[in-house]
Order: sequence, then C-alpha cells, then structure tokens
Amino acid sequence: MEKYSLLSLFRHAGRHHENWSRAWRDPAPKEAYDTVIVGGGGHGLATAYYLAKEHGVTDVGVIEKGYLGGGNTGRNTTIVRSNYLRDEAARLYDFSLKLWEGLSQELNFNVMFSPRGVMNLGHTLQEMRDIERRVNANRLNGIDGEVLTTDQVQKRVPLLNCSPNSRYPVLGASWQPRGGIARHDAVAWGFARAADAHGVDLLQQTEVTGIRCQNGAVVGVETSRGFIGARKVACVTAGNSGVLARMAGLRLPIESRPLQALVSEPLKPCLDTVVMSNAVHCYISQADKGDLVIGAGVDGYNGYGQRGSFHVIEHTLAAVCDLFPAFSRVRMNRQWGGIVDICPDACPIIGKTPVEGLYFNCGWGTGGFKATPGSGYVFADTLANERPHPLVEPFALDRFASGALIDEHGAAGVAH
Ligand code: FAD
Ligand code: PYC
Repeated sequence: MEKYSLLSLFRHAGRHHENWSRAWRDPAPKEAYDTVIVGGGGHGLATAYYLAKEHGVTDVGVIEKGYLGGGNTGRNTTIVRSNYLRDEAARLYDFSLKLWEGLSQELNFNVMFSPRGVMNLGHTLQEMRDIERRVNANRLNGIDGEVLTTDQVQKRVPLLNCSPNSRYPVLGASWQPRGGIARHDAVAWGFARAADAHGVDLLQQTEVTGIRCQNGAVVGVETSRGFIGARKVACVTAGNSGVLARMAGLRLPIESRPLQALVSEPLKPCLDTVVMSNAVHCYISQADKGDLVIGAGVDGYNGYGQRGSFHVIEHTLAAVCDLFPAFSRVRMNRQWGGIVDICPDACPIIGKTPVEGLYFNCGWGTGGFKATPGSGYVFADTLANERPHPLVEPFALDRFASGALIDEHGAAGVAH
C-alpha cells in the first residue's frame, strides 16, 4: 500500500501541475431541472450528493454565484462538535458528527476530520454551572462530554494560562473528545466531486437574480445565464438567505452579520486540541500546516461586506494573549470575514416555505460548518419526500409563529 502511494506521489510530482483531470465537470445549464439548489457551499453540495445517492434524484443543478466553497464554507474556523444544550439541536448536530466520523471513507476524499477534542473554558462559577448542565444534558442524549477541573485543563493544554491570578482565571472546562476540526475546502470538494459523479450539474459563476413563481408555486430561477426551470428550488445561501427570500416575496426572521477569523504564521506543533472561551470571546486551534486558527465574535451591525471591524479582532487577540501569553509574540498572517445569517434562537430554519416547491436551509449563524453532512442528509430527505425529516421537524419556519423556539445561544455563544 505504502509503495503505491509513494509511486503515485512521484508520478504527480513529475507532472508540474499539468494535465490534471477535472474533479468535476463544467456543464452548460440545462433548460430545467427537477431540483435546483441555490448555493454551492458545503450544505448545498452535501444536499445534492445525498439527494442523488440516497434518493436517486440526479436531475439536480447546483447554482453558485462564485466558486464552490467560496462562501462561509471556505471562511470558517472549522470547529466540529455536537455539545448543544437542547435535545432537538443536540440530536441534529450529533447526527452530523456521526457522519463526519465516516465522511472521508464515504466520499473517498480525505476531509481531514481530526477528532482532537473541543474544550469550552469556564471562568466564573455561573459559567461552570452552565457547563455542568450542558454536559449532563449531552450525556442524557448519549453525547460524549466531561467536566474538567483546572488541573485537568492545564494538563491537556500546557500553554494555557491557568494561574488563579490571571485576568480570566480558568475554573474548569467542558470537554467533548469526539469534537475537533476538519479541512473546510476538502469538504466542499469532496461533496462536489461525489455529487458530480452521480450526474449532478455544478454551475459556478452563475448568480440567481430572481425566483419565478406562478399561482403560489415556484417554477424556476432567473440567473445571470438565463432562466432555469425547476419543480423544486432549495435555497442554501448562508449570508444571503434574506436576499433570496425577498426574491420570492418572503421575509425571514434573520439578521446577516459579519463574522471574522484570522490565522497566524505557522508554528511547530504546540496546541493539539480546540480551545473555546465564551467569556473572553475567542476560539483557537492549530491547523495541520502549523498556523493558529483564531476566531472572533460577530460585528454588532447587519451588513453584506465580507470583512469586519478592527476592534472586534483587536479584542479577540487581547483575549488570546491573556489566555496564551506565549502567543503574544506570534505574528498574524491573514484576516477575513464571512456573513452569517442568525435566527433569534440561534438555530437554523430547514424545510418548506409558504411558496409550494420552495425550500430553505439557512440560519446556521456562526455554527453551521459542523452541521454540513448532517444538514445535507436531512435536507435531501426532506426535499425528496416533500415532508420534514424527523430530525428537522422542530426547525421549521413556523416555529417563529408558534413560539416553539429552541434557544441555543448558550452553545453557540462564543461567536455571538
Ligand atoms: P456557504 O458556504 O456560505 O454557501 C452559500 C453559497 O451560496 C455561497 O457560496 C454563496 O456564494 C452562494 N450564494 C449566495 N447568494 C447566491 C445567489 N444569489 N446565487 C447563487 N449563489 C449564491 N461553523 C462551525 O460549525 N464551526 C466554526 O468553527 C465556524 N466558524 C466560522 C467562522 C467564520 C469566520 C464564519 C464566517 C463562519 C463560521 N462558521 C462556523 C459558520 C459556518 O461557516 C457556516 O454556518 C457554514 O459554512 C454555512 O455553510 P453553507 O454551505 O450553508 O454556506
Ligand atoms: O460553532 O463551534 C462553533 C464555532 C466556533 C467558532 C465559530 N463557531
């Protein structure tokens, strides 16, 4: 086995990046599809893949205005975990985590899922109580979780400042060993390649500019490459869901805000788990390339610019230096932003809309990367069977009319 991979490495090295075969086709749009998916991020591509693979629905076009994975999928800090408080959310995210655990094999593409554990620090007595409550709730749902003492935290993360005299003393943490990180681009590419292999058309550089409806039902989308008919239209357009909804005359309970992240210069391995702190507003891990991947909170205003305010990352870096004094000498390399669609209860909206044939999967806010495979799976099931998958029933749009909200601000907390 080793011999073959070495041989193939040499073969590829000799190609000087030439004559690679395409990982997916670049088809011309058809006049119509059974299902059009708007948005070629991880969720849209996963939906297309599971529609084809699990339900045999292959007459599908994924319409992406930019390049595949160029939205939040390619801009996030890649934290994967399922330690949500409410039963409905915990079940959905853990379903997704289980799919992550076999995803590289499923797609025959290394998505570099690395279950290195996720730690949420507690700095006050009240935070520790919340942590204990959440870990207990997780365990009741069969989700792994432990409460760590300060000493146990220090042992796992030697560089963390656990001194009782620090500005944010570490009183303990929650710990989910099955959580971790994954390679964001690879997830998009893996789903794209697999969906294409099932015959799904991936249409890049194609912007949806309108949603055409007749007699209360969707009939297709206007695009920068002309009208494309569809029996079903599924919008998976994180950051732009409100814009798409407006094209169909709908208004979603969503706010679109910038969320930032940044990476440092590469370092030797020094942090082998994910550390998150709601109170100081930072989360940090070390990528396989060696750079520290750091995330901040959302900006306090709505907008569609994919950048954020300087004071937000300044605050986050101050927090990183408090928690990890050794990192104060590390230089930052790049910073960027994405636009996240946030619902009032910090949970997604998945399912039908009042327009027949028009579906939305949106509102994942600051935390949808971890849901990518699970979201695609349950959304595909919902689309194919024209009824909500049992796991998504609680996430219907009408919960904002009925009041059956699923408050996950605590679990989503760090980036809100
Ligand atoms: P996207 O990847 O954004 O895909 C939507 C696509 O729709 C885009 O490619 C866009 O170009 C396209 N589109 C929009 N409008 C149109 C149109 N009119 N026509 C055609 N195409 C259109 N989540 C986590 O779980 N863990 C994290 O650590 C984490 N960190 C984050 C850090 C940052 C800085 C950001 C911004 C987000 C973070 N998230 C995290 C959230 C996560 O990135 C998103 O919830 C998730 O990636 C959404 O995936 P998606 O496929 O729905 O959206
Ligand atoms: O949901 O775990 C998360 C997260 C971390 C950073 C942004 N979102």
